[in-house]
Amino acid sequence: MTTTLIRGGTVVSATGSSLADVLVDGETIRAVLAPGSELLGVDLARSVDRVIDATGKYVIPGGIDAHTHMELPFGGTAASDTFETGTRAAAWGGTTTIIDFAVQTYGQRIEDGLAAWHEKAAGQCAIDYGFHQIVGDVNEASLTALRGLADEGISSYKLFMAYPGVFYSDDAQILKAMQVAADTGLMTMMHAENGPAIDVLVQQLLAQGKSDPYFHGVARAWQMEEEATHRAIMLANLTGAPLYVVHVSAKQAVAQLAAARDAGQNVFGETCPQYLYLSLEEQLGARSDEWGDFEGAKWVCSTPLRSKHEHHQDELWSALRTNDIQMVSTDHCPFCMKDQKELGRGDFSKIPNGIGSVEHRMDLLYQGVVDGHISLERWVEITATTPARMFGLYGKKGVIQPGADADIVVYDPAGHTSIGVEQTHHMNMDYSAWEGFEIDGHVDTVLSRGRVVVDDRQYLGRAGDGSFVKRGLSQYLL
Ligand code: DUC
Ligand code: ZN
Ligand code: ZN
Ligand code: ZN
Repeated sequence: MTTTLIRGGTVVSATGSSLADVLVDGETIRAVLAPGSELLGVDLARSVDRVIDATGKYVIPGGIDAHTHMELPFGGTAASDTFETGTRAAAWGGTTTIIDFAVQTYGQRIEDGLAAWHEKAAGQCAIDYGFHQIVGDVNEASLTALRGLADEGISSYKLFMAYPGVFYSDDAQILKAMQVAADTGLMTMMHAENGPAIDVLVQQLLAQGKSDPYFHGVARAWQMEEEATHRAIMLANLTGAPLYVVHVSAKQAVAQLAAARDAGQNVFGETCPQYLYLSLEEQLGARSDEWGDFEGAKWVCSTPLRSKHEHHQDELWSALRTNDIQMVSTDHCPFCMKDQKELGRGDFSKIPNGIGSVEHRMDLLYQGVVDGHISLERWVEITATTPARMFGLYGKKGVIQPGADADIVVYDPAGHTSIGVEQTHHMNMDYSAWEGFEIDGHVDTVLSRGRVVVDDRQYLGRAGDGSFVKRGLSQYLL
């Protein structure tokens, strides 16, 4: 078993930061020690196999991205990152655990959908991974399967109020699933957009010849998100089920969550880097020689980018500070422009929805520290610690403490990261949604269960290093 000492860094947790050395024994953190500690009178640095000098750097728990879609079938194609390429890109960016979504499609058994996801991921991943279960067909058999899900290490499931004909659940189905969740302790994750109403707007816009990517965001108006968020909150309230709303982008949806939390309801919200940094206007204005007006397809995702004139971004940063929003995941769902996004030329509704960000979440949120939006400790909390607590990984993941998995990132605040396809780009995409973003920090070294998988701009891991992690119930159950 390799022993490693990470020496001289500032260990950052959700609750504070201090100069400390971290001793790793095999796959596990053995001790967090005062700097320069000795063991039985011997300088620790001389008795370990490997020393990582973290002087002047932050030592943080590896990121947990609780919302990814590797290989997701969507819009007649599939998300372009495999578990192999997507988890490798995650590791490059300091994320050491993903929770991906196993999919039950309409007419399929949950057990079969889940088995298919295990097959896709097994032996492929660079880092540890877990699954949530998308329930695309709420029926009696699905409700029975839901009751057994936690025993499989899958303590959360997701419903869609959007996408009629694909993944959609109506209110009756949501109510029944939430009743099971209230009973079993499963966390209900909700894609909260009013799909049937959106689909009417989509058809009306297309009939008016409004087919450019920008109209995707027009059809998916904030009212569609606010209404669905409110409805989900009310159904959760009625059933007593805890609720986690994914990819919150509209400030009005934030207000719904905040009001419910103020009233004592057990509801949570996640946002994503794209909603903190990118706007509908930038999407509208995007043009390139290669893609012309269709350039905006690069940022077609659901929920959509919001108008900067409505100040959603400010409200989201503020909600991250006040804990009205608890964490940041990516909703990583990458598609190439060529042959994938391109399917929607002339009809925005046929553009596969999604943005690839799994590689950049830690950096983009660190920039939020540099820019004064959040504290250093809050950065760790919203990218690692809360995701671990929310989804039953805490103790093993999301914290640097004795007994935890040695998933550790050495982050250099004096470093720099230029994001772009010619530079830092390991996702399997032919463009970057983050082209030109400059980060005042750098992921230097990444340990995944004690193995150094990224160091000094080199990838040292292998497909299959990562294992499936069975998750416990959320720590946020009442
Ligand atoms: N939103 C996306 O952008 N992509 C996949 C599914 C979703 O809800
Ligand atoms: Zn979604
Ligand atoms: Zn998603
Ligand atoms: Zn560096």
